[in-house]
Amino acid sequence: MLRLDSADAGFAAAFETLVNARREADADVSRDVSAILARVRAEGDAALADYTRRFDGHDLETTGWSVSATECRAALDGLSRDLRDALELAATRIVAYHEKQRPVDSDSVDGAGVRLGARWNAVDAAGLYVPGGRAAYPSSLLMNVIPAKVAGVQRIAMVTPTPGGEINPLVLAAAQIAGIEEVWRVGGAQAIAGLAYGTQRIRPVDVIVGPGNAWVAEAKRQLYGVVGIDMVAGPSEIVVVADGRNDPDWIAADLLSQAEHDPTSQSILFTDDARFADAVADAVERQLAELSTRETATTSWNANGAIILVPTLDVAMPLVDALAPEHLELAVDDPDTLFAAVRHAGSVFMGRMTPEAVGDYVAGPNHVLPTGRRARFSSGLSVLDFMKRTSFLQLDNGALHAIGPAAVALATAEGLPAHAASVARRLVNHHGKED
Ligand code: HSO
Ligand code: ZN
Repeated sequence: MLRLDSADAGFAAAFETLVNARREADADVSRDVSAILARVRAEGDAALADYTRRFDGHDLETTGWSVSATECRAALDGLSRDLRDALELAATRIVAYHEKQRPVDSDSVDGAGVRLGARWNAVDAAGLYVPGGRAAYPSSLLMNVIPAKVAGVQRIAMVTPTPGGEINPLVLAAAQIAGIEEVWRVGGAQAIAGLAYGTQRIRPVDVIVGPGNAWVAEAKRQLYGVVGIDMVAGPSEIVVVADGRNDPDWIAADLLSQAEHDPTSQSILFTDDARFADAVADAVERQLAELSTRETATTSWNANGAIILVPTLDVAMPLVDALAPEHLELAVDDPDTLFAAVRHAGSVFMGRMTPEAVGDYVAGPNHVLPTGRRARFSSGLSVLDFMKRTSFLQLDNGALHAIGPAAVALATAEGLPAHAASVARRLVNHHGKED
């Protein structure tokens, strides 16, 4: 863990190094991935079956290509009451939050008499990648599917690797709650290719979302343009801005909640109280010893964690903006004052009773958020990621006469006479004479 004091001479340089540190390992898988994509495109299901045999160790003809509705229902029925209630509460709250994101169409007539507007439509089909193994989170499934459902996407196709044919029942239960009716037992870059190009069995989709390993991320990157994608997600991050009037154990737990995601995750505390900084550092060490995820969390905290002392908390805010963190906690009595200074953050958790983890699960906003400083230019997953806008315009004779001549002038200047004529031919009265 890095300790910095903004009053120190070398602070600016040390902070810049922290901001620019690259935590994402770029495994160079681009050539392997393009070979996989090309083969799935050419051979379809045969390629999927072959890769699944090689990488996931099962034969799709034996295990079945897809998971049946009965299996999904059974997974949900098999959950404890508490867990089912928790998933249902999460789903209800995520739906309610995302319903407010539905965009409004526009349709109006401007001063020149031109009718102008825009109409939003959902994509026809979305593909959802759900990783296998430890990172298969039912909460992430809900966060990815619900915006698509709220957008009005008619078909959602989920793909997930099932090594040895096994599939996480919690994920299936979440899929059932989210109303997913199509679940394919394929994973990796080959699954992304199957969704984008379509195969004999899998119909192509228009947008692909969901987290995955380096191969999945690279496949999405390469197929962007064939389909839409959500974003390329990196390791999780949290920045906490806290005064000395917090319980150090609470703040330590908040820092560790993201450190336990991945050895490359990052947790950073800004505080204006040196004694509190020490207390949090001690609390982190104590809590690490107790965590079942301590191996991951310790690596993350030791390699990427930081505690930064500032004279007052408002001094921290431009530094926070430079980090453009995925998650930002403002653990103070009056978070709004600090929040007013925030321009770049994926999601902000305001006040002492709003731990980031409550947002990971049940609060409502999406937990798929920009990482690696991408909050400078992008936002969390939303209903809009599954929709697109069609603009429309309508002119009458008067409106075309009002603005058409300028179009003729520009078309002529661009050396495009057919464009000019297409407008100019209409700039005549109804008897075919120039006005
Ligand atoms: N914090 C993660 C999401 C997550 N946490 C899923 C728990 N489960 C994304 O930033
Ligand atoms: Zn989390």
